[in-house]
Amino acid sequence: MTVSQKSAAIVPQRLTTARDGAGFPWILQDVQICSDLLTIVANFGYMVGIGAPGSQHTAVSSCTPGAWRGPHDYNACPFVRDTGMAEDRIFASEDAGSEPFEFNEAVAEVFPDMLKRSIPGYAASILTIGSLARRYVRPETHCFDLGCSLGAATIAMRHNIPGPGCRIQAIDSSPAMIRRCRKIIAADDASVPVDVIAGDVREADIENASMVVMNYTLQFLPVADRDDMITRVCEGMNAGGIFVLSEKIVDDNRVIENLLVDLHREQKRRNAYSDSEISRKREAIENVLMPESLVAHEARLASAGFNHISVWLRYFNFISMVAIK
Ligand code: GEK
Repeated sequence: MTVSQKSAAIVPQRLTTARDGAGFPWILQDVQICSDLLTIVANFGYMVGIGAPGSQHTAVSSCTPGAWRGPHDYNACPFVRDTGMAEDRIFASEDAGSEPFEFNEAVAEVFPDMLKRSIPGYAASILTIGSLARRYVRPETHCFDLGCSLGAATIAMRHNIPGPGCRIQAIDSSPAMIRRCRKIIAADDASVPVDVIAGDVREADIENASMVVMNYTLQFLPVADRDDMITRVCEGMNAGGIFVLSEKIVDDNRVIENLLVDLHREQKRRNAYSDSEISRKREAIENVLMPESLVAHEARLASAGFNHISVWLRYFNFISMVAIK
């Protein structure tokens, strides 16, 4: 049985409403049968915005209790396979992985699938960025999504900003990401204005900010540039504003580090990456993504001037932190 066969009849009308957020409650109701899906489903807001035709919804309603083993378990629940988004096969061929990883056309094309299958907790990070926007974004201020890729965090903020007069800057240095991001933002009909900017986050003009997000982006900057980057973020924020920093980290304890790397690898296998795909990607990304320890991140945030700093999410070696000025 394919998902779309089962529920094609229920879905079409819901699809259009989901794009303006009105479909959300309906999706959530259906998904209560399968509570682990909630974080993923929250992500549908932006997946639908991306323009994948409504099969996400059909898949949700076909996921039965017990078939789903956790938010990462994309195989047990068919919806990811049936979303219309391209599957990440970047490292499937034998000659892949010899060049350093780049955010090029091929990666941008399969990016939603890549993130979902590779970053534990990614959907929870997007969902919570929306919740934080609702609590922290103040009228007449700016929000920044630094390293926005396809704009998932931007859309999460955009649909939750409570006050008038706000503006979001979504910045990314990859032309392939920015091109797609512009289309996605144009297709999303929330009213907060968004400037999608092709550029380097190190040159972002951050000012009057009540919310700044770096969702798995700082890790791609040279380590030597990170202190300045975070100091500039803090300087550009208003008192009481919130910074969300999500990163892959390396654990200071070697034994724990090995365990977490191994658990992540197992999860990627469960998410249908082969051992060779996993190894090739690790090689390609080795000197491109440079993880630091949690202690290093905490120290940097504190010395930049943030007052309240905490990890709110950890899933293996992937963390998301909040820092309030
Ligand atoms: C999400 N935040 O979906 N300046 C601008 N962009 C950069 C730079 C830079 N110096 N370096 C890297 N990038 C997104 C996911 S992905 C995370 C972010 C990942 C951009 C790069 O082009 C890519 O789009 C993004 O940072 C990182 O919530 O792929 O693991």
